[in-house]
This record gives sequence, C-alpha cells and structure tokens, in this order.
Amino acid sequence: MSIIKEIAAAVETGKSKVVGGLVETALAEGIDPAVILNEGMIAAMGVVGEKFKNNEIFVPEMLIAARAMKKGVEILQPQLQKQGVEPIGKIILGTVAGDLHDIGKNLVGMMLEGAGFKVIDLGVDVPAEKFIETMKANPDCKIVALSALLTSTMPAITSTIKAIEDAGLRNTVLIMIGGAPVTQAFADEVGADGYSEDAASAAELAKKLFAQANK
Ligand code: B1M
Repeated sequence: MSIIKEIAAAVETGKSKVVGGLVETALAEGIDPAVILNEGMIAAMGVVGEKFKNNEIFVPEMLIAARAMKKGVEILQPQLQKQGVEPIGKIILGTVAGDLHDIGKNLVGMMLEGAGFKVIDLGVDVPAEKFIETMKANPDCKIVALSALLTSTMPAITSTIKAIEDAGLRNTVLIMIGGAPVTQAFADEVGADGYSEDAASAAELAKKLFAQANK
C-alpha cells in the first residue's frame, strides 16, 4: 500500500496515534504536503462523510476520524504554510448565544477543516456582536456558520442574522445554519443562505456556498 493510501486508511479508521508518524514518513520521502493533505487526509474525510451520511458509521467513528485528521494536519500545517498552500476559504463558526452545546458544532468545524477551510471557531454562547466583530476583523471571510441545539436558542439565529444585517454586513457573507432543531423551513424563514442536517453535509454545503460567493 502506498504511504498516501496508508494515511487515508489511518484517518478513515481514526488511528490518531499512527497518522502523525505516517505523515512524517511521507514528508521524509519528499511527497508534496498538498498531496498528503488532499489525496490522503481530505479524501479520507470525504469517505468518512459519505459513510456517515449512509449510516455505515456513526458520530463516535466520525469524531475519532476527525481527531486523527487533526493529528495529521498538526504535522502538516507548518509545511503547508511554508509552501504557501492557502486554505480554500475562511469560515466563522459558533454556537449561538445562550447555547452551550458544542459537540455537533465541533464536528462541523472538523469536517469544514477536512474540506480545506480555515475555521475561526468562536466557541459556544456566542453573542451576535462577537460574530460581527470577527467579520469586521476578517473581511476576506465569505461564510458565517451558526449552530443551535435548543429550540429556545433558535431565535438567537434569527437575531444574529438581523444584527449582521443591521451592521450593514449581510451582503458580505453567506450564512449557513444547522443543529438538531433547525430545519430547511426555518432557514428559509430567517433568510439563511443554507441549512445542513449534519457535519458531512455542512462541508458539502460550505463548498457550494463558497463557489457561489466567488462567482
Ligand atoms: Co442538552 N439538550 N441541554 N446538553 N443535550 C439536548 C439538545 C436535548 C434535545 C435533550 C433532550 O431533552 N432530549 C434538549 C433540547 C430540547 C430542545 O430544546 N428541543 C437539551 C436540553 C433541554 C438541555 C438543557 C436545557 C438541559 C437543562 O439544563 N435543563 C441544557 C441547556 C444548556 C445550554 O445550552 N444553555 C443542556 C445541556 C447539555 C450539556 C451541557 C449537559 C450537554 C452538552 C455538552 C456539550 O455540547 N459540550 C448536553 C448534551 C450532550 C445533549 C444531548 C444529549 C446530545 C447533544 C449532542 O452532542 N449530540 C442532546 C440530546 C440529543 O441530541 N440526542 C441534548 C451529538 C451531536 C453530534 O449532534 O449536536 O445534533 P448535534 O450535531 C449534529 C447536527 O445537529 C449538525 O451536525 C452535527 C453532527 O452531525 N449540526 C450542524 C450541528 N450544528 C450544525 C451547524 C451547521 C450544520 C449542521 O451549520 C452551521
């Protein structure tokens, strides 16, 4: 098996402890870091996402795969930066005000990173002002991603979008939303640009929105 296939298999099966060593070996063999990232790790996360969507694996497997990928990315990050391989785009992500749930949001963040985005993760219980402040500090950011897990915090999605509008920044970003109680109908109602049901489709949606934003 080629080292790239070994890396992909290790990420896919969540072997955190071996991924770092395999990435180091691949680098020592002179393999391009972008190839290791794209053909090894990102490809593996694509497979993981598909399997998750098809109910062949579940959240724990997706989490351990994501953790394994993070280990590999940690080793690769300095090399990629040295080479000037840029992330495909920036996404500001957070769980909205009043909501402390972050497991799903973190999975979304990992899948977005797996898809090649740089994620600015603001954490949980994020007030609208914090999203706005971060948007102003990152004018090159094209997507804002809002997570909510409680029916009682869904209105915070609405008020965050409204605050972004009031700040005159709505036309600078596309907004995607998700979380267990969130639906496509709700997304339509609040004027979000996209909704996705799970972390794997969030990464797919982000790629679509990013392409749309760059048209
Ligand atoms: Co809470 N909680 N919780 N809780 N909690 C739920 C959400 C609940 C459904 C449990 C229940 O009653 N059956 C219920 C909400 C009911 C409702 O509003 N409809 C509930 C409640 C009521 C509460 C408290 C109010 C309880 C209390 O204190 N009385 C309280 C609220 C605290 C607060 O936020 N202010 C509370 C607290 C907590 C803990 C802190 C104990 C803990 C969170 C720990 C943490 O996140 N670090 C917790 C947990 C663990 C849960 C359950 C059991 C599990 C949530 C989870 O992590 N799921 C949950 C019940 C359940 O979901 N079965 C529950 C796994 C995770 C991978 O899925 O987060 O749905 P999920 O994310 C998915 C998708 O939703 C989607 O992708 C993810 C991966 O596929 N997704 C996005 C998420 N964000 C997205 C963003 C996107 C796109 C997709 O684009 C931007």
